[in-house]
Amino acid sequence: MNVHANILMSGIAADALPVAPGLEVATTGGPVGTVVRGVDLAADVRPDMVFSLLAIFNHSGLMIVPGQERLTPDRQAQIARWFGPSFVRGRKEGKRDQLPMTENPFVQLLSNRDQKAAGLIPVEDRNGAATQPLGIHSDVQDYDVPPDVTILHGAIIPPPSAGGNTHFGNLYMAYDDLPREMKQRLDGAKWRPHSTYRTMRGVQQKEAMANPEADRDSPVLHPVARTHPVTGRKALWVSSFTEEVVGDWSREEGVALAKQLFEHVAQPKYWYTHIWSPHDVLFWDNRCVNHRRDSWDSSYVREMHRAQAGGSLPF
Ligand SMILES: O=C(O)CCC(=O)C(=O)O
Ligand SMILES: [Fe+2]
Repeated sequence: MNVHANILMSGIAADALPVAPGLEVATTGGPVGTVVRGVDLAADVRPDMVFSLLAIFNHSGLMIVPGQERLTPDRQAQIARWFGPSFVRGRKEGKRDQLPMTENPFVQLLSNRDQKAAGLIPVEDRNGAATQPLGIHSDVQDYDVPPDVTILHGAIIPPPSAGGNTHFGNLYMAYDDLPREMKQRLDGAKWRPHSTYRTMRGVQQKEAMANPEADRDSPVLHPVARTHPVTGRKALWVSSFTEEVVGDWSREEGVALAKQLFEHVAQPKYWYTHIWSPHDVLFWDNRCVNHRRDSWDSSYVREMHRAQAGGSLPF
């Protein structure tokens, strides 16, 4: 028996998974994340390696693949579809939640560099808050079916002293730690996210800034305890998107409960901090981890390419 088995976030040992020859798998040592080496994502990846990457991803919350200098937005969009159909914002309410994209229509550009100067598609609704911190969230929780995976490629990364770290929180652990009475109270409970407008206002999207409808209630309801469809583990799936927990209680109580659960998932013991190196590619599982990003010194360019895919109704 291998007593040094790498235990992934779901609780499974890495060597219990089908790890293809050539791949090296190691956990981050923190509560979230597995580092995978030995694959060039820009190349034609062997089917047994793709199968391994999907298995590792599904058990890791966060899969980190360093050293992907050759990855283009077009190839990133292709890789995203290993996980299911491409996911893009902009389908809602007159396409008012569109965000800046790279030259590939399925790969978003998160950058504080002038997009015209960079030869990229200029977008009027430029994210003015680019260098500001992003609070604790799981992606696109304003939609009823969010993407399962977000793939972020660090194309241009400031020195670590300039900030811009991204942090990942383990929501299985957060759920498991709840007292039994709280788990019972939350059994079957739902939560209401901020509306899409309000979410877009949070990233200072121009159209949303000007629209008073941003404050309207969202019709979406999500499970508080979300069961991961591959691992069967329950995640305490609340974040800064969570406006109120809906149940057999008043709105005030639902808002207070949301705050209490948010404070629970925010505890540092659940978090891993990723300090980026250029061309790290991170795959995170929106079904079982939260993330947040630090601000960075705006005199440095930080440019990320972001693809999202998959999506199944949370249960
Ligand atoms: O800029 C980052 O590191 C992460 C931003 C983020 O929240 C995302 O891409 O979903
Ligand atoms: Fe995000």
